[in-house]
Amino acid sequence: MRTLKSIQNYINGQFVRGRREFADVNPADGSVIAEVTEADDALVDDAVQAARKALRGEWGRIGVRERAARLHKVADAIEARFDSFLQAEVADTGRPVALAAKIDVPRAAANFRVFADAIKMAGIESFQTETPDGRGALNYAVRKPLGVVGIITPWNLPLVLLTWKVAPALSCGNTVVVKPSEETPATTTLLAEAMQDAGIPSGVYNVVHGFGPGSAGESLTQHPDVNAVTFTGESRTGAAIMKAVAPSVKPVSFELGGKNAAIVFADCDFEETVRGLADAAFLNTGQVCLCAERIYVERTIFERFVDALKLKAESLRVGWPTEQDTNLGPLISAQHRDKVMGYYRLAREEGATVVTGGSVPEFDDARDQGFYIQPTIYTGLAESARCVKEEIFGPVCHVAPFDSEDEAVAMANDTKYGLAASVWTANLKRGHIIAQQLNVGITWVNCWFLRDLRTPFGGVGLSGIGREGGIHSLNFYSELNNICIRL
Ligand code: NAD
Ligand code: 6OH
Repeated sequence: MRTLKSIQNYINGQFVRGRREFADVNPADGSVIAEVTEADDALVDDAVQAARKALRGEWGRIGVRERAARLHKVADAIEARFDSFLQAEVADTGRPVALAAKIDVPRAAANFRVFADAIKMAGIESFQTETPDGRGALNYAVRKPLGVVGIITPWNLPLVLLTWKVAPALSCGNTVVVKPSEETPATTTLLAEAMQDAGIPSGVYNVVHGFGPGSAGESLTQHPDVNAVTFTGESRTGAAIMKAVAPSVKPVSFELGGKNAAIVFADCDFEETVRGLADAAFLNTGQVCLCAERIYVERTIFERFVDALKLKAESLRVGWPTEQDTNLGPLISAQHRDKVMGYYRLAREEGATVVTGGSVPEFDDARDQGFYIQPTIYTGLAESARCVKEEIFGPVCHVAPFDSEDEAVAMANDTKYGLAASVWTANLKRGHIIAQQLNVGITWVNCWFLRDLRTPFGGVGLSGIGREGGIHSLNFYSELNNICIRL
């Protein structure tokens, strides 16, 4: 009999078993790959207390240079364990191995390097203040850690989004308790081993496993000794977390859902745009918060564009995540596939024309027990249709024509979300003008998901609160104390 791998909590430098276990499932074939041990309230409390204690230990005493050096060592340790991270991420999420090797593991290391360097370069604000008596004053601010930061992450890019928050939080001198998604616990736990290799003191990085409501997620966000909560996930989970933190008035940073638009002008580089938007619609089986689920195309090229995107969608290889030439893996879970299939049915009821896809592929092998779904393109929906308004989070987009710039901008902005958008045109002046009119946190012109980690990242409306990235992350993860000296 094969013994299942066990994924444990990581508290105060020790791997700790909880009382209950739940299954970690491989979405490619539905097999159980590990048993995960759930943290109850007492274990979450142990993790928070370990993190509090670590603030006063070696971590609290070492200076910025040494902290940054150790974060570079975390990046080294991730690179040294590249294959373990890669295999764990692919098994947990079902994302294609080539994608994870290109994006996820390198980006995890990059997150540590960028914030290690950023904290060394971060200056301190100061002002010479004039006073009526002529003596003046000097104001300057010092950066201090917030304390214990609670980090709650989703399943869609587990390692990228984890390290995107852990790295800046640690660079600012905080300690953290992380609750990864119950669907994807493996790489968060592996990161504990990288932390040990890098000499990060016990209690600085803690991991508690479990679910949201009534489990480790809620327990962590409600804990009175957690000083701030940073969360990536669904908008309505953000609302629940906001309620949980309200009584103790904790700072929050929320990176939430999206219903992102792309605007394609007739003068675009056609091939580059089709390639770019096939990625924007289907990458990671559409499970990227930045994916374009609404594509608006200038009417003169609408049919040509739809035909070309259809060809591209139909050429994508839906296959085993572990095979190098796979383009699309499965969705994350049976439950998520039910949700996406619900929208595929709803689109038909709402009057959509199915350009391609719309159902579940058949393989006649173990993948039929996995959670695959076809890449899908719709046209013909009213702008008020639920499938045009609600985040589906699958490999699906709706393509609609437009006649004028104003109409395109109005349709793109007609949403409660506001995470990202893209504009495709050879006319860069128009690109700038349109981009500035879009009510989103991030607009790409002639590209998508091209990331510079120093830039502000976050959303408007239901898409989030605050910005992370570069100095914005450092400002969220630190408490500024302004000091005014009478001269
Ligand atoms: P989710 O909100 O269901 O879960 C995210 C995390 O929150 C999980 O760890 C979950 O266990 C936890 N959680 C759930 N309820 C909780 C509660 N009441 N209290 C505390 N914790 C709780 O999100 P998901 O399904 O894992 O991820 C997909 C969603 O994330 C999509 O909406 C996507 O757009 C969004 N997302 C946004 C960004 C961004 O940067 N804006 C990035 C990635 C994903
Ligand atoms: C959402 O699924 C993707 C978010 C990406 C980032 O936060 C990032 O930093 O690239």
